[in-house]
Amino acid sequence: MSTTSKLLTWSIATAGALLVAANAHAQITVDEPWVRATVAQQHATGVFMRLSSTTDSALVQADSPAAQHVEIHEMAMENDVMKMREIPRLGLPAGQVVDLKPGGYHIMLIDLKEQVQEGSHIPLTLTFESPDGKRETVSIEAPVRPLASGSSNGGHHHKH
Ligand SMILES: [Cu+2]
Repeated sequence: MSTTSKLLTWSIATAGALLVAANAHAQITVDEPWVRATVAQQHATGVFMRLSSTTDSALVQADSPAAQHVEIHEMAMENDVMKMREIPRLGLPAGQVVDLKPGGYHIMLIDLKEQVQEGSHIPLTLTFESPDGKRETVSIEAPVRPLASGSSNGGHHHKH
């Protein structure tokens, strides 16, 4: 390697390091959020979206004025039955898209304050935490889609 190309390599590496330093704060992207509409008397529903982050991060909390409790859920097999259960955090490895979708990870709105109607929007605040413990929040308005969206039931048999 010539001296010139070594120098060039060094300056590119330095520029890259500076860029990373300037972007130490994770860039979180929330794509296509939506909430499944409910019927009267239904007390819980799911929120779905695609999440990604430029640096390692994790979804650690979700809040919404539309529900008393908001939980992060995963689907898992339990005695040959697919069930959902709460997880404390949903990891977002740098640059990877994590899909929250019916039958998979989702955010659960529990004890809804009113029926979630198609055509309305549900405000949500998502809290993300980087590996060094820094937290940031992202506020979104998720449109409500009809019950039939996604898989037929989404595994939403919520038990108390
Ligand atoms: Cu759930």
